[in-house]
Amino acid sequence: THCILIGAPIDEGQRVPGCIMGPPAFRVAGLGRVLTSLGHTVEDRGDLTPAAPADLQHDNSAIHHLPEVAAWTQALSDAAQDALPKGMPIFLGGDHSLALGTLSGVAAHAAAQDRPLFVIWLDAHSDFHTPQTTVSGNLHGTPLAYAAGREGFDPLPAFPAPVPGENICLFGIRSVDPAEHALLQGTEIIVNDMRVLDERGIVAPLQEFLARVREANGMLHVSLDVDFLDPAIAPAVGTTVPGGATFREAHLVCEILHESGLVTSLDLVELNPFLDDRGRTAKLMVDLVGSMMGQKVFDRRTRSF
Ligand code: DIR
Ligand code: MN
Ligand code: MN
Ligand code: MN
Repeated sequence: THCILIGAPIDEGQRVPGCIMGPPAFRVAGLGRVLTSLGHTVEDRGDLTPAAPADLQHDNSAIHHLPEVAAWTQALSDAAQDALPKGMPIFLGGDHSLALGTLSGVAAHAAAQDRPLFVIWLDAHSDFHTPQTTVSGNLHGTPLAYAAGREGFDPLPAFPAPVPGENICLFGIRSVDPAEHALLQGTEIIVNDMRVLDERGIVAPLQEFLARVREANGMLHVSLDVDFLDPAIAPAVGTTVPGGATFREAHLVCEILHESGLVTSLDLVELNPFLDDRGRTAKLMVDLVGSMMGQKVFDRRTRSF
């Protein structure tokens, strides 16, 4: 695979300073080296610089940094559409608001290719607020609702090709605000919250979703939020939630994603190196990308259920 690294040091989608250091931390932790060692080619395009923010307003006064986030959204959408014909873009965040842009670009590309887009959201949170419903005003809590075509995102541009609910899989969630819960009720989004994963394990729900991507010849965008992981193994994130994915579960998810051969783009988001413990979270995230890109102990497939 030709891997295209795109740095997006955006931290305006939330309020804890530090995500701006995410892209260099991924590089220092050896992301490029790991990918190369697995036989991939790596093109590091450096960090994006968004255009100057326009003067945008929103009637929800909780919202902050909307102009900055809008400028990032445009820059990331363009970068995604530029990279996708040449390889697999890997976006180094930056907070999760970057997915407003990556999903826009990936969706536009998929539509132009006449292929359906599927999205797997590895996160503690559902990120299904609209700018109308968010209480925190943190736009990193909104990208999935944008991609699903929910209303209320003006003055952001309309999402290019909204992703049908049944093509979206939430995986590992354990923190959903009331307004998000209400919005999700009206959708076909596949909600694999921690209750489901505790009861069924991770393999069957994941394989079910991947089988649908394969049948549809879909593109698959993976959005990996650091807080998907348990805080005990991944402390470097501003919004830790107890009860996250274990080391072994997270690697298994990534290995199964690799075996599927379906992943076409990837976000690595919410890494806050300022909160890390001697780089362990950055290194774990890089190891997980290794598993997602072919690292394994023995060449053996996971059995299907
Ligand atoms: C919460 C937290 N739902 C909010 N969201 C996220 O602020 O809207 N934290 N995404 O990482
Ligand atoms: Mn700012
Ligand atoms: Mn998130
Ligand atoms: Mn999260």
